[in-house]
Formats: sequence, C-alpha cells, structure tokens
Amino acid sequence: MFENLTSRLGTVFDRLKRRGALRESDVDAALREIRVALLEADVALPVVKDFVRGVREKAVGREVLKSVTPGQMVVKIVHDHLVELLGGSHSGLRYGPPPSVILMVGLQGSGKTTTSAKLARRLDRREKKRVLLASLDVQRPAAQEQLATLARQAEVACLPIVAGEDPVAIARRALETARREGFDVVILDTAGRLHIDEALMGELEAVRDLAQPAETLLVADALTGQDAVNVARQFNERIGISGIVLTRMDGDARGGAALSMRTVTGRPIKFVGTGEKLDALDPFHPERMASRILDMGDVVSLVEKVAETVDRDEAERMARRMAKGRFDLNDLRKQLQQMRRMGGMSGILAQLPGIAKMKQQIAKANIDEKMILRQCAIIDSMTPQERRRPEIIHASRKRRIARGSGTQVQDVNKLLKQHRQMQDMLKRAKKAGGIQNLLGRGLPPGMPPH
Ligand SMILES: Nc1nc2c(ncn2[C@@H]2O[C@H](COP(=O)(O)OP(=O)(O)OP(=O)(O)O)[C@@H](O)[C@H]2O)c(=O)[nH]1
Ligand SMILES: [Mg+2]
Repeated sequence: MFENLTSRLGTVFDRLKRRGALRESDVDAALREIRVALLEADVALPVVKDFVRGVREKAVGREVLKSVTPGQMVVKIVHDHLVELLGGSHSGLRYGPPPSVILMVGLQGSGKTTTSAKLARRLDRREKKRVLLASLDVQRPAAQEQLATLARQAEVACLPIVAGEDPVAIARRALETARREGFDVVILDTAGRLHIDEALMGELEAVRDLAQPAETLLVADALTGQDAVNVARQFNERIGISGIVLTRMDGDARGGAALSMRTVTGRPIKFVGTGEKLDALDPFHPERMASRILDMGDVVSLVEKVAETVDRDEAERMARRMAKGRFDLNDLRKQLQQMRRMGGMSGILAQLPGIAKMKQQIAKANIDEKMILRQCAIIDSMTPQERRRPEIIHASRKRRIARGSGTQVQDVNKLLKQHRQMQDMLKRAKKAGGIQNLLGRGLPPGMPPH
C-alpha cells in the first residue's frame, strides 16, 4: 500500500546517494521532495512538518555532511524518524487480572467484528489464552449471529445470544460467564455507527465503566485515510483508547493513516488487518514497516555497522589517496582489516538492497573470513617496499612471500591480481565521476570488481 511513497522516496534517496559530500542545499532539496511525497501519501500536514523539521535538524549536522556515506546517513535519519513516527517499538497487548477485557470500538464497517474474531483466534493459538467473544451489537439485526459464525470458524468460544438484552447487560453476562468458566480474555465487539454520535458514545462509556477494559482498541479503516485519523482522535478524547487496529492494509490506501495515527492520537497501532480471512491479522512493527516503506533492504543496520567499525578519518584519508590513483598494498591491508571487522564481505553485501541478484556472484567470489585472513598474512610477509610498489614482486619474491605466509605462490598471484583489478576499478571510477561515487553507495573500496 505504500507503493507511491516508496517509489518517490526511492528517487530522492537515489539522487542523494549519488552525491559524494552533501551540502545543506542538497539536504534541503531532498527534504522538499520528502515533504511532497508524504503529503501525497495523505499524511496530516502538522505531522509532515514535524517530521521534516526533525530530519533536517539531524541531517545538516556536521556528522552527516562529513560522513563517509552522507546519502545513506540521510536515509538512516529518515528511517529512524519514520520508526519514531510509527510509534517506536512494537506495542503488545496489555492484560489485566483475568478475565482481561478487550473492548473493540469503531465506526460502522471498519472491521470490528472480523478483527474481534481474528484477535480471539490469535490469542487462542499463539498465546494459549482461553478467549470468550461477545457481541454487544444490538443495532444491526444478525450482527450477533455474524460474530457467532466467525467464532465457530475461529474455533473460539462465543457468548450465547439472548434476545432483547442491552449492551451493558450483555457485557455483564460476558464477564460473569468468563469468571465462572475460567476464561483469560473477553473480547467485546460493539456496534458501529455511520458517524460519531452521542448515543454511540454514551453506550460505549457505559460499557467501559462496567467492564474496565485492559485494552480499548479502535478499529479503523486504513482506506479512509485522514478520516480514520480524525475518528481515532475523537474516540480517544471521548472514550480513551489504548491502541489502534488498522484494517484493510491489504487495500490500496496511500498510507497516510498509518503514518499519522501515532502522532495525532498519541496511541500506538497494535495490529494491522491484511485481508478478510481469519489469519489476516499482524502485529504492527514500526521498525519493519519503516524499512518496507523505504524499501531499503537493511541499509540502516549496514550504516550502523559501518559507523561502528570504520574509522571515518582513516576512510577519508584513504578516499583521498584513492582519488589520486594511489592505492598500495598497505591500503589493501587496511581495507581487509576493516572488512573483517564488519563481518566479511558477504555479511555486508547481504544487507544491501537489490542484492538478491548478486548473491550468487558473491558466493562464487567466495569471499570469506579465512580468505581475508590469508590475504592479510600474505601482505604481512612482504617488505615495506613491496607493499608500496607491488610491481617489483617477481618470482623469487613471490616464493618467499608464500613461504612466509604459509600459502601458495598462486595465492600471492591472486592477491596481486585482485589489487591490480582494484586499481583499474579506481581508475575507471575516477573517470566516471570520482571515488566518492563508489563510497556513496556504501561499498567499501576494497570490494573486488565482481
Ligand atoms: N480486505 C480486508 N477486508 C476486511 C479487513 N477487515 C475487515 N474486512 C471486511 O470488511 C467488512 C466489514 O467488516 P466487519 O468486521 O463486519 O466490520 P464492523 O466494524 O464489525 O461493521 P459493523 O458491525 O457494521 O459496524 C467485511 O466484509 C470484512 O470481511 C481487512 O483487514 N482487509
Ligand atoms: Mg460488527
């Protein structure tokens, strides 16, 4: 459902990442586009403003502008803000003393009854709770029967229907039944209205006061965008909600509701409905959702890793040397060391987006920890002069180096070849617009041209 937003942000980030050093004006231009992208996704204006301001504060800081991969740094900042916007970490359900009550509220047709059954099934299967469903919907004929049918499908208990009871009386009977029969959780499905009206709110308040729910979940339809957010705010002000379930996330909503909900209501999205079937309910994870929206593979943890392990000044020094076409075996040694600290090439590469295609090649290149160690040993067996000027390494020197490092002459040859290839790549990169271009993509410069 975030396709548009994702592709627009993708374009912005691609452009950023292609730049080497970022200027404030680059960040500003990117932020303007992010702003438009969010507004187009139907995110509430105050939320967008806050978001852009927050990102800007971080992104124009010196840390980013000086960083090895400024573009990716900005992506990471946007990602982190997005996670915050979506509510930080996953909020699970709270339980009170048994029977713990979950009150489901929301407008007509938002998905309350379906979600009640989905949730009951989930708690029954995954959390081994004994769940009792009860419908307080006396508005719509057959509403109670609808829940009973879904309960049968979900194989969870449902309070028997007694004709003519009012919602508060049904709630009371549900609690009594639950206490008597030892249920852990009671889920109360309520009637919807077309609009928020006094009668509905009064009824919900009465039920709330009686049942003292541990959770009051607002069920809102993601397809209704900003309306869903306004509804949530109003329900929260009047009834007090503890969390939100956004339904129809499988539809083609633009995503604004999901992105604005937390900021506007101050309440977390706890679950999302992703279909009509009873198993189509997922816990909501801000972290995963943000990554999905940004479609960034795991750039974020990659940047974190790199930031942890790469000495930035050293990396910049090396970048300058490389830009001048100077990259000797001492530099290669440092690169190899850095790669080791980052958990090897395949570990790094696997986290880059769009990498699936390359995975086989990586496997073929067979770059592993052991190989890095071996290559380091080879370089360690060279004289300082050999490291600075590899071209002087001829047959007898190769044999000595191989012996010294416990390897074969062909290993030495392979390393020298790899170094030559890297130099070639650097020269090509220099022609194609500078080494920063390569660094900007976050690939450590030691990467062989595979
Ligand atoms: N695609 C999709 N459909 C859903 C989802 N959740 C609910 N629906 C469908 O939406 C319709 C309305 O769902 P209900 O659960 O009856 O909604 P309600 O809020 O109980 O409606 P009222 O009781 O009339 O207020 C049904 O056809 C559901 O199958 C979802 O996450 N995705
Ligand atoms: Mg219903």
